[in-house]
Amino acid sequence: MILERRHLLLGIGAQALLGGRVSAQDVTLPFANGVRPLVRYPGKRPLIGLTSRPPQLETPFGVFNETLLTPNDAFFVRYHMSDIPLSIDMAAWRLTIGGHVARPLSLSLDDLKRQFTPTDIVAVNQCSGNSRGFFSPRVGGGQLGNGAMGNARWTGVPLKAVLEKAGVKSGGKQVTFNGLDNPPAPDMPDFVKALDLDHATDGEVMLAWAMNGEDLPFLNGYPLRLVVPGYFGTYWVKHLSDIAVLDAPFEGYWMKTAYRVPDNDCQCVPVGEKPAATRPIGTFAVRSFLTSHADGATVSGADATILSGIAFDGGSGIAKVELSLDGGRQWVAARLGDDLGRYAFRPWTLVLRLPRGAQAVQVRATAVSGETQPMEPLWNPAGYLRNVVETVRLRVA
Ligand SMILES: Nc1nc2c(c(=O)[nH]1)N[C@H]1C(S)=C(S)[C@@H](COP(=O)(O)O)O[C@H]1N2
Ligand SMILES: [Mo]
Repeated sequence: MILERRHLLLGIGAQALLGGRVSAQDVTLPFANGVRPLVRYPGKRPLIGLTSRPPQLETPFGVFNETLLTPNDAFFVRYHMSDIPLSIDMAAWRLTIGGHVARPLSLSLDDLKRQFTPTDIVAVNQCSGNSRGFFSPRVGGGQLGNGAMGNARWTGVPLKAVLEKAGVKSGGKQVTFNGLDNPPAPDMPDFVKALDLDHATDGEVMLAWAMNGEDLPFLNGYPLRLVVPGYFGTYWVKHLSDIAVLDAPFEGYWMKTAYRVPDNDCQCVPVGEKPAATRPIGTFAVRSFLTSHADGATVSGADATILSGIAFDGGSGIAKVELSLDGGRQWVAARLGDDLGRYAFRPWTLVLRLPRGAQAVQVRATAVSGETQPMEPLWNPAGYLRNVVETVRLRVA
């Protein structure tokens, strides 16, 4: 009995709010003021610490070269509110579905697992501000390197099935999602996100309780989170507890004011300018990374070098990945590897005999949609959507 109780009360404990355990090591991200502590939280290996209240952790980039699925203990962590849950009593926890529905529901985790048919999907979760630290000129917000992303297999049930059971009434427009974290002061807006009803019921948006075959790590949203394939992490509400159907667009701060992008094709503005109009951020821009070699690495010019990495986009899938050694004049196609689905990291490899000397290797992905990466970075005042062609400098000896 005692054991059972311990299993029901899962949490990270107060230590997490005290900043985790700071190890002696630092990490230096490659931009000004890029020194970060490596910190250790329950369920996590040492990760790059951005803030401690709330905990915000970035994945060390080398992890992306180890496995295609980002391990749970290395997956990044992002929160807005310092008042995050520290333990969750699963005997009491319920997911409620209310608002503009015929039959409001209150479901335990077992109800969710038993009353609906589980499904899974491999999908990238990426913070809108991933790579913000590279913006030039710099912009406000978390100064992140490239580690606020991860690729995982998510298991849960389609939100569509749960909303069908609740019976959305005619006139439903949007669906809101709230989790167990709260603002530190009552006059601050709670973190609530919304999706259009059509999107919420597309059959892909998921209520997920497992990540890579295990319960969600506490800091990644235990016991249940929203998974919105192809869309930025801001919509992937963690510690999900309340879903409501609205018959009008949601007007909350985290939709109406925050997480908005310039309302134009490039979602960008000239450096330093303000957008004339904005819209809520949506799907990922196509990106690719070389993961096999760190910037500044030395390789042998006597042998062929195996260059490899990952690419992903907002869900059309990756059509090709190409590399250039001459600043983008000529491109060589890489070989694409395992296809875990159009929302997943797509691995790529290219074996090249590199000319001796200093080489700048550039990598560019093109999505099935035709979208590709710009050679020069696009800019927006919030520092979202970075997807410039990345450059890794190698010394070929
Ligand atoms: N409850 C809750 N869910 C949340 C957030 C939050 O602050 N509170 N942040 C969102 C943002 S902006 C991101 S990028 C993702 C990050 O997911 P992760 O922490 O599991 O990596 O969580 C999203 N879900
Ligand atoms: Mo985010």
